[in-house]
Amino acid sequence: MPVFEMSDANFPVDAEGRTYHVECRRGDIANRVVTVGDPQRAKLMAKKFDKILLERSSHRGFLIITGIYKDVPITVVSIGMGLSMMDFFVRETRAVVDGPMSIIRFGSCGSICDAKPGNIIVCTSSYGIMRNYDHFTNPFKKAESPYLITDRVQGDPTLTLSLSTKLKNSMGKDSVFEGSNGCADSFYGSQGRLGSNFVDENENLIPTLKKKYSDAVSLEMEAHMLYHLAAVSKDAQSGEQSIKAACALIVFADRTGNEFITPEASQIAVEHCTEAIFNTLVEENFKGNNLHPVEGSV
Ligand code: R1P
Ligand code: URA
Repeated sequence: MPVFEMSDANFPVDAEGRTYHVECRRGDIANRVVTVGDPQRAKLMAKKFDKILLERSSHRGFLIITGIYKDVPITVVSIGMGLSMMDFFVRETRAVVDGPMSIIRFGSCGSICDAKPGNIIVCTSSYGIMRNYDHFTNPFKKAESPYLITDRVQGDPTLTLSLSTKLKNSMGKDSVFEGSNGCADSFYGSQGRLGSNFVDENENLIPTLKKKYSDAVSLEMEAHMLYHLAAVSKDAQSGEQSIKAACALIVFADRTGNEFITPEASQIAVEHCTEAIFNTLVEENFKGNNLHPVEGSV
């Protein structure tokens, strides 16, 4: 028996029009969205709202908080970790929002450049890093590379520039770095972390990334899916791209110096960045304030 009564196997929704995993329906999600991994980060950001319109946790671990900031509706969604969660989030929120969307990911990352824990990295582009599963288990595919590295996808240039400028104003120029982000299908093997329990063949992975992309700065697990889906998004009527995306990451792990951020420094970084991120979205000049909170959802 399904946990929830759903209709439409192609794109399941419940009787109230809520999507299967994120549990959002028309009116819940603003056109301006911030997505984070950690629900605590979402709650901390939401403290900057002048008013909260909606707070809802889904049975699959998504948390939606929609609020008003400077008279503009903004939604913060925490999605957990990984490419599939980003895919659920982008597709299910896109399905219930009318008009264009601007989405900023505010995540954490490992630094493979000079950025230190607590610094911010703005991802001008992102590429995917995927374990080449067959290489490890099919003797006939041993000659293939153990990791597949995709082409880069750009973030929206205008949104990215606006975000980066505001973050530099708030954090100081020297604390904000820019470059290409590697978005991996694992925190461990596909980010070049070494261990003895599995065959990973990843000792040369980080140098390989830096050789392929001279501006490689960070490693995380969702930005490439966001940039990819934004690039292939289309308005049903006009066929034009319907999502703009940008991404800022707090450095949690310094992969060169082997240092990890403290909880206090992480909280300070969130507090310093939130208004810059919200202000970036407020300045998006589409007429996309189509939030009509549904009776009972607020
Ligand atoms: C791994 O610890 C998680 O942290 C990063 C990675 O992308 C992955 O989701 O981002 P968030 O802090 O947004 O979750
Ligand atoms: N998130 C990641 O995916 N990797 C890191 O090293 C730190 C945060």
